[in-house]
Amino acid sequence: MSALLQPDLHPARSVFAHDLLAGLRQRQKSLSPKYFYDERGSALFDLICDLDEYYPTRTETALLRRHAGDIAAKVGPHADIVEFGAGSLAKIRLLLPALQAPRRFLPLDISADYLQRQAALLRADFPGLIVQPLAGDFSGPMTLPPLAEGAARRVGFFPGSSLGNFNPAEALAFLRQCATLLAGGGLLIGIDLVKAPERLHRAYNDAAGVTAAFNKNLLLRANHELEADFDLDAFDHYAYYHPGLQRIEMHLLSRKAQRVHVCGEPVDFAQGESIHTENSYKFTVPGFQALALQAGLLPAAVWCDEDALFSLHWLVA
Ligand code: AVJ
Repeated sequence: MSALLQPDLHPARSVFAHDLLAGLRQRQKSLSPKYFYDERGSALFDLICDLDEYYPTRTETALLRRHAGDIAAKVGPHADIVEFGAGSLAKIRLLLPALQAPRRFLPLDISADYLQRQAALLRADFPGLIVQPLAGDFSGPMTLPPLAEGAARRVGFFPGSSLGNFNPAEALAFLRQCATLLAGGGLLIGIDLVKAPERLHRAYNDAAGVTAAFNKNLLLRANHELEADFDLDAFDHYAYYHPGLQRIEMHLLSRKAQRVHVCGEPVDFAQGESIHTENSYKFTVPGFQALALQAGLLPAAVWCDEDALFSLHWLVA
Protein backbone atom coordinates (compact mmCIF):
# COMPACT_ATOMS: atom_id res chain seq x y z
CA MET A 1 0.00 0.00 0.00
CA SER A 2 1.36 3.44 -0.77
CA ALA A 3 2.12 5.70 2.20
CA LEU A 4 -0.36 8.21 0.80
CA LEU A 5 -3.23 5.75 1.20
CA GLN A 6 -2.46 4.76 4.76
CA PRO A 7 -4.68 6.19 7.49
CA ASP A 8 -3.27 9.49 8.67
CA LEU A 9 -1.62 8.24 11.88
CA HIS A 10 1.49 10.27 11.15
CA PRO A 11 0.35 13.47 9.41
CA ALA A 12 3.88 14.91 9.17
CA ARG A 13 4.98 11.84 7.22
CA SER A 14 2.17 12.05 4.67
CA VAL A 15 2.85 15.77 4.18
CA PHE A 16 6.49 14.86 3.40
CA ALA A 17 5.26 12.17 0.97
CA HIS A 18 2.94 14.64 -0.72
CA ASP A 19 5.56 17.42 -0.99
CA LEU A 20 8.29 15.07 -2.24
CA LEU A 21 6.10 13.49 -4.93
CA ALA A 22 4.77 16.89 -6.03
CA GLY A 23 8.34 18.24 -6.16
CA LEU A 24 9.61 15.27 -8.18
CA ARG A 25 6.85 15.74 -10.76
CA GLN A 26 7.96 19.28 -11.62
CA ARG A 27 10.13 19.98 -14.65
CA GLN A 28 12.89 21.20 -12.33
CA LYS A 29 12.56 18.64 -9.54
CA SER A 30 12.70 20.31 -6.15
CA LEU A 31 12.09 19.85 -2.44
CA SER A 32 11.84 22.38 0.39
CA PRO A 33 14.98 22.61 2.56
CA LYS A 34 12.78 22.34 5.66
CA TYR A 35 12.88 18.55 5.10
CA PHE A 36 16.62 18.49 5.87
CA TYR A 37 15.84 18.72 9.57
CA ASP A 38 14.94 15.29 10.89
CA GLU A 39 17.02 14.01 13.85
CA ARG A 40 20.01 13.12 11.71
CA GLY A 41 19.72 16.26 9.58
CA SER A 42 19.65 18.52 12.65
CA ALA A 43 22.77 16.77 13.97
CA LEU A 44 24.52 17.13 10.58
CA PHE A 45 23.61 20.81 10.50
CA ASP A 46 25.22 21.26 13.93
CA LEU A 47 28.39 19.69 12.47
CA ILE A 48 28.26 22.12 9.51
CA CYS A 49 28.15 25.03 11.97
CA ASP A 50 31.52 23.91 13.40
CA LEU A 51 33.29 23.51 10.03
CA ASP A 52 36.26 25.78 9.26
CA GLU A 53 34.77 26.64 5.87
CA TYR A 54 31.33 27.54 7.28
CA TYR A 55 32.00 31.11 8.49
CA PRO A 56 28.37 32.22 9.28
CA THR A 57 27.94 30.52 12.68
CA ARG A 58 31.36 31.53 14.02
CA THR A 59 30.96 35.12 12.81
CA GLU A 60 27.41 35.56 14.12
CA THR A 61 28.34 33.98 17.46
CA ALA A 62 31.18 36.51 17.85
CA LEU A 63 28.75 39.36 17.06
CA LEU A 64 26.24 38.09 19.65
CA ARG A 65 28.98 37.84 22.29
CA ARG A 66 30.54 41.20 21.49
CA HIS A 67 27.28 43.15 21.34
CA ALA A 68 25.15 41.27 23.90
CA GLY A 69 24.92 44.39 26.09
CA ASP A 70 23.78 46.68 23.24
CA ILE A 71 21.36 44.02 22.01
CA ALA A 72 19.87 43.58 25.50
CA ALA A 73 19.33 47.36 25.67
CA LYS A 74 17.35 47.24 22.40
CA VAL A 75 15.32 44.20 23.53
CA GLY A 76 14.49 45.90 26.83
CA PRO A 77 13.24 44.38 30.10
CA HIS A 78 10.51 41.72 30.50
CA ALA A 79 10.47 40.60 26.86
CA ASP A 80 8.55 37.58 25.62
CA ILE A 81 11.09 36.07 23.19
CA VAL A 82 10.25 33.81 20.25
CA GLU A 83 13.02 32.15 18.24
CA PHE A 84 12.26 30.89 14.72
CA GLY A 85 14.11 27.66 13.81
CA ALA A 86 15.76 27.48 17.20
CA GLY A 87 17.72 24.23 16.62
CA SER A 88 20.46 23.61 19.20
CA LEU A 89 19.53 26.79 21.19
CA ALA A 90 23.25 27.67 21.24
CA LYS A 91 22.65 31.28 20.18
CA ILE A 92 19.99 32.30 22.74
CA ARG A 93 22.39 30.98 25.41
CA LEU A 94 24.78 33.79 24.45
CA LEU A 95 22.10 36.45 24.93
CA LEU A 96 20.28 35.16 28.01
CA PRO A 97 22.90 36.25 30.58
CA ALA A 98 22.72 39.83 29.20
CA LEU A 99 18.92 40.10 28.83
CA GLN A 100 16.97 41.95 31.52
CA ALA A 101 14.51 39.56 33.18
CA PRO A 102 13.03 37.95 30.04
CA ARG A 103 9.47 36.76 30.80
CA ARG A 104 9.50 33.72 28.58
CA PHE A 105 11.36 31.97 25.76
CA LEU A 106 9.39 30.28 22.96
CA PRO A 107 11.73 28.26 20.72
CA LEU A 108 10.02 27.17 17.50
CA ASP A 109 11.48 24.33 15.43
CA ILE A 110 10.35 21.76 12.88
CA SER A 111 12.45 18.99 14.50
CA ALA A 112 10.08 18.22 17.42
CA ASP A 113 12.00 15.63 19.48
CA TYR A 114 15.30 17.41 18.98
CA LEU A 115 13.67 20.65 20.16
CA GLN A 116 12.23 19.04 23.32
CA ARG A 117 15.67 17.71 24.28
CA GLN A 118 17.38 21.07 23.72
CA ALA A 119 14.64 22.86 25.70
CA ALA A 120 15.15 20.52 28.68
CA LEU A 121 18.90 21.23 28.62
CA LEU A 122 18.25 24.98 28.48
CA ARG A 123 15.83 24.84 31.44
CA ALA A 124 18.48 23.04 33.49
CA ASP A 125 21.00 25.81 32.78
CA PHE A 126 18.56 28.75 33.25
CA PRO A 127 16.29 27.59 36.09
CA GLY A 128 14.38 30.90 36.38
CA LEU A 129 13.43 30.99 32.70
CA ILE A 130 10.04 29.83 31.37
CA VAL A 131 10.85 27.78 28.25
CA GLN A 132 7.88 26.78 26.10
CA PRO A 133 8.97 24.88 22.96
CA LEU A 134 6.68 25.00 19.92
CA ALA A 135 7.09 22.25 17.31
CA GLY A 136 6.18 23.52 13.89
CA ASP A 137 6.90 25.11 10.59
CA PHE A 138 7.42 28.86 10.16
CA SER A 139 7.34 28.85 6.35
CA GLY A 140 3.59 29.57 6.37
CA PRO A 141 1.13 31.47 8.59
CA MET A 142 2.06 31.29 12.28
CA THR A 143 -0.04 31.51 15.41
CA LEU A 144 1.70 32.27 18.69
CA PRO A 145 0.33 31.82 22.21
CA PRO A 146 -0.90 35.06 23.83
CA LEU A 147 1.76 37.40 25.26
CA ALA A 148 3.23 36.03 28.51
CA GLU A 149 1.79 37.46 31.70
CA GLY A 150 3.72 40.52 32.79
CA ALA A 151 5.61 40.73 29.48
CA ALA A 152 6.33 44.21 28.15
CA ARG A 153 6.67 43.24 24.49
CA ARG A 154 7.24 40.42 22.06
CA VAL A 155 10.71 40.09 20.54
CA GLY A 156 11.60 37.79 17.64
CA PHE A 157 15.00 36.13 17.25
CA PHE A 158 15.89 34.71 13.83
CA PRO A 159 19.64 34.02 13.72
CA GLY A 160 21.73 32.06 11.22
CA SER A 161 20.48 33.77 8.06
CA SER A 162 17.74 31.16 7.73
CA LEU A 163 15.68 33.90 6.05
CA GLY A 164 17.94 33.12 3.06
CA ASN A 165 16.01 29.89 2.48
CA PHE A 166 12.99 31.96 1.38
CA ASN A 167 12.69 33.46 -2.08
CA PRO A 168 12.20 37.27 -2.10
CA ALA A 169 8.37 37.07 -2.05
CA GLU A 170 8.39 34.51 0.78
CA ALA A 171 10.95 36.55 2.73
CA LEU A 172 8.76 39.63 2.43
CA ALA A 173 5.69 37.65 3.59
CA PHE A 174 7.63 36.23 6.56
CA LEU A 175 8.90 39.68 7.61
CA ARG A 176 5.39 41.16 7.20
CA GLN A 177 4.10 38.44 9.52
CA CYS A 178 6.82 39.37 12.01
CA ALA A 179 5.82 43.05 11.82
CA THR A 180 2.28 42.04 12.86
CA LEU A 181 3.17 39.35 15.43
CA LEU A 182 5.89 41.46 17.07
CA ALA A 183 4.13 44.87 16.90
CA GLY A 184 5.34 47.05 19.80
CA GLY A 185 8.55 45.00 20.04
CA GLY A 186 11.19 44.05 17.50
CA LEU A 187 13.12 41.42 15.58
CA LEU A 188 16.80 40.50 15.98
CA ILE A 189 17.80 38.80 12.74
CA GLY A 190 21.08 37.42 11.35
CA ILE A 191 21.72 37.99 7.65
CA ASP A 192 24.57 36.54 5.58
CA LEU A 193 26.21 39.02 3.22
CA VAL A 194 27.15 39.00 -0.46
CA LYS A 195 30.89 38.29 -0.78
CA ALA A 196 33.52 36.72 -3.02
CA PRO A 197 31.98 33.65 -4.70
CA GLU A 198 35.04 31.51 -3.80
CA ARG A 199 34.39 32.08 -0.11
CA LEU A 200 30.71 31.16 -0.51
CA HIS A 201 31.62 28.13 -2.60
CA ARG A 202 33.93 26.79 0.11
CA ALA A 203 31.24 27.25 2.78
CA TYR A 204 28.83 24.98 0.88
CA ASN A 205 31.42 22.52 -0.46
CA ASP A 206 33.41 21.59 2.65
CA ALA A 207 36.39 19.27 2.28
CA ALA A 208 35.08 16.72 4.81
CA GLY A 209 31.83 16.31 2.86
CA VAL A 210 29.51 17.15 5.76
CA THR A 211 27.37 19.45 3.58
CA ALA A 212 27.16 16.69 0.97
CA ALA A 213 25.94 14.26 3.67
CA PHE A 214 23.44 16.88 4.88
CA ASN A 215 22.10 17.31 1.33
CA LYS A 216 21.92 13.55 0.70
CA ASN A 217 20.16 13.08 4.04
CA LEU A 218 16.97 14.05 2.18
CA LEU A 219 17.31 10.86 0.11
CA LEU A 220 18.08 8.75 3.17
CA ARG A 221 15.07 10.23 4.95
CA ALA A 222 12.83 9.40 1.97
CA ASN A 223 14.21 5.84 1.98
CA HIS A 224 13.47 5.44 5.71
CA GLU A 225 10.15 7.24 5.97
CA LEU A 226 8.57 6.70 2.55
CA GLU A 227 10.06 3.37 1.50
CA ALA A 228 11.83 5.08 -1.36
CA ASP A 229 14.79 3.35 -3.03
CA PHE A 230 17.24 6.17 -3.74
CA ASP A 231 20.81 4.90 -4.24
CA LEU A 232 22.83 7.56 -2.39
CA ASP A 233 25.93 6.77 -4.46
CA ALA A 234 24.01 7.50 -7.67
CA PHE A 235 23.57 11.19 -6.71
CA ASP A 236 26.15 13.97 -6.27
CA HIS A 237 26.03 16.96 -3.98
CA TYR A 238 26.21 20.08 -6.16
CA ALA A 239 26.30 23.62 -4.73
CA TYR A 240 27.19 26.85 -6.52
CA TYR A 241 26.74 30.61 -6.17
CA HIS A 242 24.53 32.46 -8.65
CA PRO A 243 25.72 36.11 -8.58
CA GLY A 244 22.72 37.46 -10.48
CA LEU A 245 20.24 35.98 -8.03
CA GLN A 246 22.60 36.50 -5.06
CA ARG A 247 22.04 32.97 -3.85
CA ILE A 248 23.71 29.63 -3.28
CA GLU A 249 21.77 26.83 -4.92
CA MET A 250 22.11 23.27 -3.69
CA HIS A 251 21.16 20.35 -5.86
CA LEU A 252 21.31 16.56 -5.84
CA LEU A 253 22.55 15.56 -9.27
CA SER A 254 21.73 12.21 -10.80
CA ARG A 255 24.95 10.55 -11.95
CA LYS A 256 23.09 8.41 -14.51
CA ALA A 257 19.73 7.78 -16.10
CA GLN A 258 17.78 5.92 -13.44
CA ARG A 259 14.35 5.07 -12.13
CA VAL A 260 13.60 5.55 -8.44
CA HIS A 261 10.43 4.69 -6.50
CA VAL A 262 8.79 6.89 -3.87
CA CYS A 263 5.67 5.53 -2.13
CA GLY A 264 5.51 2.95 -4.89
CA GLU A 265 5.44 5.63 -7.60
CA PRO A 266 8.15 5.53 -10.30
CA VAL A 267 10.25 8.67 -10.77
CA ASP A 268 12.67 8.90 -13.70
CA PHE A 269 15.94 10.83 -13.73
CA ALA A 270 17.99 11.64 -16.81
CA GLN A 271 21.76 11.67 -16.44
CA GLY A 272 22.71 15.07 -14.96
CA GLU A 273 19.15 15.92 -13.94
CA SER A 274 18.88 17.44 -10.48
CA ILE A 275 16.62 17.88 -7.47
CA HIS A 276 16.92 21.51 -6.35
CA THR A 277 17.09 21.16 -2.55
CA GLU A 278 17.99 24.61 -1.21
CA ASN A 279 18.41 28.28 -1.93
CA SER A 280 20.48 30.36 0.44
CA TYR A 281 20.08 34.04 -0.48
CA LYS A 282 22.79 36.54 0.41
CA PHE A 283 22.13 40.24 0.98
CA THR A 284 23.85 43.60 1.11
CA VAL A 285 23.14 45.60 4.28
CA PRO A 286 21.16 48.31 2.40
CA GLY A 287 19.37 45.64 0.33
CA PHE A 288 18.20 43.82 3.43
CA GLN A 289 17.20 47.06 5.19
CA ALA A 290 15.07 48.04 2.19
CA LEU A 291 13.31 44.65 2.32
CA ALA A 292 12.68 45.02 6.07
CA LEU A 293 11.28 48.51 5.60
CA GLN A 294 9.01 47.28 2.81
CA ALA A 295 7.68 44.68 5.28
CA GLY A 296 6.91 47.33 7.90
CA LEU A 297 9.97 46.71 10.10
CA LEU A 298 12.15 49.73 10.89
CA PRO A 299 15.93 49.10 10.69
CA ALA A 300 17.24 50.62 13.94
CA ALA A 301 20.70 49.07 14.43
CA VAL A 302 23.13 46.85 12.55
CA TRP A 303 26.21 45.04 13.80
CA CYS A 304 28.77 43.64 11.37
CA ASP A 305 32.21 41.93 11.60
CA GLU A 306 35.37 43.65 10.29
CA ASP A 307 35.48 41.45 7.17
CA ALA A 308 31.82 42.20 6.32
CA LEU A 309 30.97 38.50 6.23
CA PHE A 310 27.76 38.61 8.29
CA SER A 311 25.32 41.11 9.77
CA LEU A 312 22.96 41.24 12.75
CA HIS A 313 20.00 43.61 12.55
CA TRP A 314 17.67 45.08 15.13
CA LEU A 315 14.35 45.92 13.49
CA VAL A 316 11.59 47.76 15.34
CA ALA A 317 8.13 46.28 14.80
C1 AVJ B 1 20.31 27.22 7.99
C2 AVJ B 1 19.58 28.02 5.88
C3 AVJ B 1 21.12 29.32 7.16
O1 AVJ B 1 21.81 28.41 4.10
O2 AVJ B 1 23.70 28.43 5.12
C4 AVJ B 1 24.18 25.16 5.50
C5 AVJ B 1 21.70 25.85 5.73
N1 AVJ B 1 22.85 24.55 3.93
N2 AVJ B 1 24.89 24.48 4.58
C6 AVJ B 1 22.53 28.09 5.04
C7 AVJ B 1 22.88 25.21 5.08
C8 AVJ B 1 24.07 24.10 3.64
C9 AVJ B 1 21.95 27.26 6.18
N3 AVJ B 1 20.75 27.93 6.79
